[in-house]
Amino acid sequence: MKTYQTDQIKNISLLGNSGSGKTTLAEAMLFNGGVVERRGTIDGKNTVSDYRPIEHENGNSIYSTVLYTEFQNKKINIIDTPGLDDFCGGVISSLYATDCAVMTINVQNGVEVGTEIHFRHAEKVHKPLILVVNGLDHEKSNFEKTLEMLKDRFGGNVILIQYPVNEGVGFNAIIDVLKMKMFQYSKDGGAGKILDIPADQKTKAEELHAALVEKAAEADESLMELFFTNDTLTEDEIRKGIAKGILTRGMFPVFCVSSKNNIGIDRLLDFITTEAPSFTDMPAPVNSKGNVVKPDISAPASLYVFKSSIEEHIGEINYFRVYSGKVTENIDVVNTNNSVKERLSQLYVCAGKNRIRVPELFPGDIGALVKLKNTKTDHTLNVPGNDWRYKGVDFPEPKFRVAIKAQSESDDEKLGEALNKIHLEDPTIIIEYSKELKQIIVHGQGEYHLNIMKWHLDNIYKIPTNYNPPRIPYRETITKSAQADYRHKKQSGGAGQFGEVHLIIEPYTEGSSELTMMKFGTKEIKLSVRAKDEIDLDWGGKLVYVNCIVGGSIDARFMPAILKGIMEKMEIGPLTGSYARDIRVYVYDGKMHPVDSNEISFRLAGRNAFSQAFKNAGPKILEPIYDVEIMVPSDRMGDVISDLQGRRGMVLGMSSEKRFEVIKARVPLAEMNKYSTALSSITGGRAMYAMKFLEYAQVPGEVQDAVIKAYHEEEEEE
Ligand SMILES: Nc1nc2c(ncn2[C@@H]2O[C@H](COP(=O)(O)OP(=O)(O)OP(=O)(O)O)[C@@H](O)[C@H]2O)c(=O)[nH]1
Ligand SMILES: [Mg+2]
Repeated sequence: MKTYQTDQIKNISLLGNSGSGKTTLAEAMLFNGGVVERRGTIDGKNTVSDYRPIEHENGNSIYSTVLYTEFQNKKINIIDTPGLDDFCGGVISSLYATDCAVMTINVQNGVEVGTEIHFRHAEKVHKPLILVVNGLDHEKSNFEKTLEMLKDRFGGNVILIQYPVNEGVGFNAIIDVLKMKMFQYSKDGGAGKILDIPADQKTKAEELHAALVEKAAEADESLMELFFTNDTLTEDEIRKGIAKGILTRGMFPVFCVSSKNNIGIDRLLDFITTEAPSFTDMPAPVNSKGNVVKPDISAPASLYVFKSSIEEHIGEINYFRVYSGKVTENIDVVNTNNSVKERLSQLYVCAGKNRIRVPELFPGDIGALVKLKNTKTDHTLNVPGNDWRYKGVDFPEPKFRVAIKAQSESDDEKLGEALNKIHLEDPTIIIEYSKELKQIIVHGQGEYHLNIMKWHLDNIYKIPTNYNPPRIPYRETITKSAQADYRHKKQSGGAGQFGEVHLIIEPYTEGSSELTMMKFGTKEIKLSVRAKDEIDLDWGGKLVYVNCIVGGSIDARFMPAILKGIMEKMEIGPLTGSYARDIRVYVYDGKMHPVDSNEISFRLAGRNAFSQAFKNAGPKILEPIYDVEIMVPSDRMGDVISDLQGRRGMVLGMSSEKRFEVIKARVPLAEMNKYSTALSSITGGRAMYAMKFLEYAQVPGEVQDAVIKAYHEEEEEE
């Protein structure tokens, strides 16, 4: 393969709703560039992009795929992404590796949920966007409606470059209002014949051309001046304006294609190679030292890994983009995330699972590496001496969780290894080995996401597993103060044990001051603080341990043992065995025995005194509360809110954003099980949501009773 210089490379992400034709478009792009000799189809299960078994089984893209094509002496790197929102990880990471998003819209349906979602992903990272209306050969093609929806949803920056002459079955011609020519295609598509615009289309074409010229002029002040002076712009000036408009997201140009019949693809590729932004047009990456890394070929090589995958017979593959320097085979680099030295022994460019060995790659280009020791998604590789990293991919928070268990215990180790590989390939699947819940929790983007993961475990890794509802990480605390004395005494045979502890516990809140005196009935206890230890608990919250011993009733050397005993109980709260938090303990009195007192005695005395006091201190269960933000179409808002109320949710606010309503609520995690599935069924898949841990809060009385009952039932079973 030819070596492409930075200015000969374009990088695009294919975005769009599931079924809008991204994979079919990618196939046509590869075919037009001569990268494949035959065009595969989704039904034929032979596209370059959807090559994995699960993709053949489902007829959908599941992972992002790195591809390339060559057109007019330029190389276009293409990342085909999955349209289903459960697999958004592939979309988000692809946008980090490309300079422009090309979004397909199924002309039968117009703007769909996935169109909106992907638009937002591109918007969030300020990526330029080209719109491709696809499927114009379909009998239900409705271009006008699609265009109206695009303008309505994405605003006045949507601008036609083309329109179809004869959409529907038999579709074969497009009017291009930039070139002011008609492109007409034979049955096999490919290279269109360039013809003059027929007389009956002239007026419409001229009107749209004028609109395009005006929009191009708007993109640049000097063009605007030329436009006012000359009343029009030359083709070169229009192109300059369009390129600038695209770059600043002031323009979302619209193209018309039938990917299935390979119509309009040649012109789209032509436009991408000339007008779409390239690596050097976009802001240069800033490294972790705050320095701009210029795409300079004489600078030391620096690359960023945006995707890792595991391929049959090969193992791990890392896909990267060159940020700076010339990357050549056999150079030594350092992974600056973990300081591991790596050798770039084999350099590839990829089209799906086909890899082509190349000797060198220039800044902006995308390549792949095999046989690295310890490198994965989000890592930076630098020539030794440069120790910076790049800002990582901002993957979304997980939304769906299940507890997973191998059906056979003998598979436990294998399952662990498989889950690590699954996470490597898809960082939006997060594996948590919860010591607290005694479960392996898998976090993902939705029920379908985790069902696909199970398919992999069953069919690829051959590990039968069960999914169970995950336990909730409850906490326990107290709501009032209580006092307890405990004497631990053992004097039968051998060395004796003796320790007596008197303590008071009270709820702790940040910033509250210590007690100086406590009254229990007629008893009045004076407290003078001698020492205090504020412990940040690993599971959140605090334990404040206050030494108020006077007159040496307990030796200072026994105080750590008492704390140890208390901590044992903090780890297994008395109500449900959950961690306890936010408690202040005052040890103010006790007794020792001159011979029998030792650490064990005080540990046990401390533990039991604390446990007794805890039970009398109005113990309460706390549950995790999540901040939930839901974007819902206005017509479904009422249903979504009443569903939230049924989940003990509290709506905190509502606001409108274009055609969506944004609901902010706080909802207990215990009520969010399978929420993504429920929300999808209420809204026909038209809503999006994100959730984030907010705080722990007391559960209502009836919920507390139910949780305690369930805990005891489970204890009995085990
Ligand atoms: N009639 C017609 N059908 C098309 C066209 N492009 C794609 N299709 C069909 O639409 C279906 C979906 O196409 P894909 O290419 O898999 O769509 P996708 O956007 O990659 O979908 P996901 O991978 O699920 O995101 C397939 O059956 C294609 O054959 C087209 O231009 N015309
Ligand atoms: Mg696809």
